[in-house]
Amino acid sequence: MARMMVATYLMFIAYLHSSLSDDGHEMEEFLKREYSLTKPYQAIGVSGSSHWELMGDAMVTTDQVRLTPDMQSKQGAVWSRMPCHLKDWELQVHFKIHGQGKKNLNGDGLAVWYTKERMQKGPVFGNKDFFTGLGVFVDTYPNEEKHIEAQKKRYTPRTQRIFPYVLAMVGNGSITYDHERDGRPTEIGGCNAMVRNLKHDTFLFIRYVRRRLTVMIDIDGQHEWRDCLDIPGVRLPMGYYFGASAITGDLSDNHDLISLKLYQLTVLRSKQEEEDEEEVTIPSVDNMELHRNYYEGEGMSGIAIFFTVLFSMLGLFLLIVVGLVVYSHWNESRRKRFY
Ligand SMILES: [Ca+2]
Repeated sequence: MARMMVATYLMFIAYLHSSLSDDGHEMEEFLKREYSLTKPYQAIGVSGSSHWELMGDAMVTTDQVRLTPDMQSKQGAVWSRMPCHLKDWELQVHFKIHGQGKKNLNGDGLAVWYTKERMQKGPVFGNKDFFTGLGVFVDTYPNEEKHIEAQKKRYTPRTQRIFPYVLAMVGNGSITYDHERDGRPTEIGGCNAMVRNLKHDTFLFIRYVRRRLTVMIDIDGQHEWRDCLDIPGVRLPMGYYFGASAITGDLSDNHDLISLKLYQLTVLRSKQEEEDEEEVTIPSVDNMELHRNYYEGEGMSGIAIFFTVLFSMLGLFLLIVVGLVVYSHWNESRRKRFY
């Protein structure tokens, strides 16, 4: 009887988790415990048999994995020990960022990783720069805006954004994360997300299916996923490591990880699709330069603006001429009617 109930329950869970992908293909999700990090965090330990490893200032308590405390110049991380060989997956990140700092006097944020490298300290939210793989950042401090303010420049960034900002970057081992510009030159997509000092739970959702990267956020306490970015043609090799890291500088915050849940997604592929998906060895994004020239990459270039103005004026001129011609014809025919 008990066994039957368990079976029914499992079927119910499977039913709950089976969903339709954006392109209408049915998918099934299975929680992969060996790649997940949940309370009571028994998977973390000093022994070699544990699934997760802590680094730097990261600490485990009963309620969370604290990547950094609300103190200056800290960095910490937690990394999976096992490379992940799943083709399609979904990572649900339950996190909490909170601290004493008032608006924009806090920093710097946390990152979730799927990379070739692991356990290396560095400037990118506590992880190494020139990483290989995917990074999804919750950036809580507007470095670029503050830098411009400090310089008293009358220049505003082409894309002014509200922080905290969620941003995704794909690295191939030879591109740098530009901290001073909040990663704008290497951004493949992003959205703003007011995630600090909230009473309710906040989640980040990273889905990788058929080389489509989707990031969603659930931060309003409504149990609703909001789209953040959705990019097709993201090529990520298999066998990379999941991890999370955070960093504080002059400004700080508690960067807490409550859970990481990795689901395997079972996606049916046709034979043709299987054949088309050749092995990926270096991360890349189709039809996208991973590093853009910052000032030309965003908005219109000077030449584009010049031609837009020129053609608009030519168009307006043409309209006026046509208008005048029509008006004079109309006037003439009216005069003819009177005489
Ligand atoms: Ca920043």
